[in-house]
Amino acid sequence: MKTVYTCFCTDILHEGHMNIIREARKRGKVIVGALSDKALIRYNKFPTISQEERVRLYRSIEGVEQVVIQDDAMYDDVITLIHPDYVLHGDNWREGPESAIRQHVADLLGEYGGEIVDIPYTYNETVKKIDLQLREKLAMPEYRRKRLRQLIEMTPVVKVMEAHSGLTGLIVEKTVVEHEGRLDQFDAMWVSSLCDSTAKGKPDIELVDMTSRFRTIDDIMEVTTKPIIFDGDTGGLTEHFVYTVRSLERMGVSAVIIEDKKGLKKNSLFGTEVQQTQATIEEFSAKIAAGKKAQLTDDFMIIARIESLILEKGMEDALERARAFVKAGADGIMIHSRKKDPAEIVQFCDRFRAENKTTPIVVVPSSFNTITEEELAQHGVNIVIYANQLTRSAFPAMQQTAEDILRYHRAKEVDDRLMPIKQIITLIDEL
Ligand code: SPV
Ligand code: MG
Repeated sequence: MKTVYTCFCTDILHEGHMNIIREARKRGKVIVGALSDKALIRYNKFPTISQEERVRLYRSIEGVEQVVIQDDAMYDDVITLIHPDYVLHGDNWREGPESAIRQHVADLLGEYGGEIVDIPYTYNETVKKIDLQLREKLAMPEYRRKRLRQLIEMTPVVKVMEAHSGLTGLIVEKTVVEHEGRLDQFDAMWVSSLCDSTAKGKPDIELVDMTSRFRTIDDIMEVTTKPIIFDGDTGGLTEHFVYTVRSLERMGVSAVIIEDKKGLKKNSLFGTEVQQTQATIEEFSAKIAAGKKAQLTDDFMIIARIESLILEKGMEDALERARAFVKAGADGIMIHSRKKDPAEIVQFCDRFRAENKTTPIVVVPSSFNTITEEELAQHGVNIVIYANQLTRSAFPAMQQTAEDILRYHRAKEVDDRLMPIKQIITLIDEL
């Protein structure tokens, strides 16, 4: 009897999956793979049910002999283990980033004479509706809010990209790449004070008020499902911060990061070139504690950002603050640096991890941009935020276009650099 393998990563079974199982049964003994959470989040939408629930769901399908966990989106583990005669998949994997997986599977099967069977992909109104319902569930505040904590458990490093509008949110939501045989995507979004202010043509000095910042979050939330980390600047007055925490929680934001500065906040990348005042440990601890007291769910995170390295107050000061802020209730520590060399960040992470094994560490490698996510994870970092790169790439491109149209008195010369309108339209979902 032949062995037939198919991998599922769905939370809901619909006629398309049943069709694959029917086709599989015609060819032999059916083994279904449940793609593990760890592999799935790099490649597909976040799951709305647990890995164990997915296994139970697939086991309940009539005619399925066995369900195994597939821990590798490229299939190496299961093909080595099972040696299937056939691998069945919807033929949609012939295109886009998934085609790299198909090619890899074809190569693996080719080594011993196995075969791929592409099944015509089922897409109709019912399937579309199921897709939309799952998407809606992911976007709901109570599901979205807890996802950052879930991601920290699931993946060695949570990758976060800046978003400051619906459009940039969509880019973070939908960009999936295949590189060197691996698929990857961002896990979450950072609503940066720098980029939100810049998009409005304002300086990053807490001038853009909370109502406006919430409006940006709402624009992003309307069109995306990924979790959001909010840049809360100094958090403002403690008496105001407690209300901010409640509002963010209610909206479904997963975390706020507040920095230990007071008075007129300037962007950290100015460092000591401008006048900036650090809050005392007592003042900032009281703000964290008040925020934690105000918070109603267990999901929401308040992360304390330490500016000691930025303000050249030294490593000991940074570590002392980290200890105190964790004690005050902080759910994570963000350590910032504006040095090109990642050495001080690495040193902080190693020393903090030596005494605290669990509190998540967040870094923003804008200046120290040579170090990779994997290297940072090896030093205990849990969350890496790319805080401003979308803004910094769009701005020069727009400026160049404006200059060239003025230069040539027409738009022809810039046309080759422009995304066709048709392509922009495909980014935006229509109901
Ligand atoms: C932001 O993105 O607004 C930040 C990070 O706070 S940084 O600009 O590096 O200070
Ligand atoms: Mg900021």
